[in-house]
Amino acid sequence: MGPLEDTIAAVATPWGVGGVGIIRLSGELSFPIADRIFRGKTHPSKAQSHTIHYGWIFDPRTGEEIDEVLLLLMRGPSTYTTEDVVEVSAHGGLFLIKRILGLVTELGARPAERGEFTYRAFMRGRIDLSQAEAILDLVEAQTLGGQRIAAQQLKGALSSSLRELREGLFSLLVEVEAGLDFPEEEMGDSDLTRVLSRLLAKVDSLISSYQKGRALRRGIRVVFVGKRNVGKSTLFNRFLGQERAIVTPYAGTTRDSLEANLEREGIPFCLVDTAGLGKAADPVEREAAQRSLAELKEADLLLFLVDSSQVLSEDDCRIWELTQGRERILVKNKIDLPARIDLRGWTGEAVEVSAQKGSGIDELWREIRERLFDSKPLDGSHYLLSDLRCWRSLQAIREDLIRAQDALACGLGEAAAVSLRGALRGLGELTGEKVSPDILEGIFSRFCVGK
Ligand SMILES: Nc1nc2c(ncn2[C@@H]2O[C@H](COP(=O)(O)OP(=O)(O)OP(=O)(O)O)[C@@H](O)[C@H]2O)c(=O)[nH]1
Ligand SMILES: [Mg+2]
Repeated sequence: MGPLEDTIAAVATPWGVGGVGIIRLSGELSFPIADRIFRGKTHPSKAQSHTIHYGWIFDPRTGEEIDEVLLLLMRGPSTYTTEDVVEVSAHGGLFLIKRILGLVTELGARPAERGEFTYRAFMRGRIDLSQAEAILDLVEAQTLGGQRIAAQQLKGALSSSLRELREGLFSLLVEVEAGLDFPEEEMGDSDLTRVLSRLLAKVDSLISSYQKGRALRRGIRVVFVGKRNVGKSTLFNRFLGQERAIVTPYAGTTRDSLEANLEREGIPFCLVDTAGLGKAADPVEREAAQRSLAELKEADLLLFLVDSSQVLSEDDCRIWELTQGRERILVKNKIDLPARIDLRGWTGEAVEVSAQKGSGIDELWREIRERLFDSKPLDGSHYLLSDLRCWRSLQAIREDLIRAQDALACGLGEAAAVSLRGALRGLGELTGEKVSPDILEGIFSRFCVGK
């Protein structure tokens, strides 16, 4: 990014023809430049802040009137960047917009880089890094769920959680260091350990929200697995409400994995139907099984189907073993037929459905939601950590805290202090207080010009 002292300008609406086109200026020269190119009832620099003015943009060299506009005048610090901001709402023609942008740059503004307006809001301390990222998430949100998390994060839900964590860590560090200097006044080691475990629990809950946050943004990958002919494709079609996958009474119908996107209650899902697993009789079946196994690894959640009208087979048991330790829901299909299945010692509840008749589907959806979101509704009253960068930093902080815990347990106050300082540094990176330029570069280059 260029120097913060520059006045920057950019087209804030998409390049092309639109209802309006907005040119945004931020920095010291915003008002002086507006004075030179705007002709209306009021002189911009004499106008009150946060007001809108009707008039014309003209070329100051020739006096030629270029476009009829509305001018939005906002003086810092109550602006997006905290600097003086002027926005020109012009008629949305591409040529016109370019010409006005050309004028303001000739008068001393510099074309803004990607995300530079938001970068200034960050550099000037109006928002922290997690809020800057939330703005990006809001703009990119594809679903209600994703948009709600981003809005929470922008309002500062994550920032305040991180701030609490920081304060907790800081006072703990003070205690530990005081213990080093004045061993007799030390807060009991057990007290320190208790405080530390509480902080660790906080970090853990932030980390565990990452998976959910990511899922909400990118879609939760739900993979249908099971041996051949248990009704995976029928259930897949039932979820989608359309005959997407081929269903036949013959075992081995599905060969390729099939993907379909579906949004439910604001949560995006990517459903994946796979070929049935079992002994492969030919190269096609072998390849099909390979693909199913690959899909299994990528899943956020597995729906493991068995046919309740059949006794369990070796294949069922093999898949049961194979999916051990994975997030999975056991689905007993074909309950419209006489039951012959005996789940033996298989632990956990099974959801009973008839994919063909459509019974049990709502219960299955409820189970999916409970499994993924601990049955908490996504009403925006809590936020989720959705960024990989945050997640990595939190992992590092967690390791520091565990090291501090071990050190305290061994009575090594000095070592504990070192680890706590490490954790505090990590938190600083997370909120952007101490962050390397290339990380900043990486974040803001994902924005568009004018944002
Ligand atoms: N009675 C009954 N039949 C079902 C049910 N679900 C599926 N079927 C039937 O079972 C057969 C196999 O269904 P599919 O959906 O193709 O099974 P699949 O698991 O995708 O099979 P592969 O693609 O071969 O692995 C078809 O004849 C379906 O009509 C059900 O709930 N009840
Ligand atoms: Mg199938």
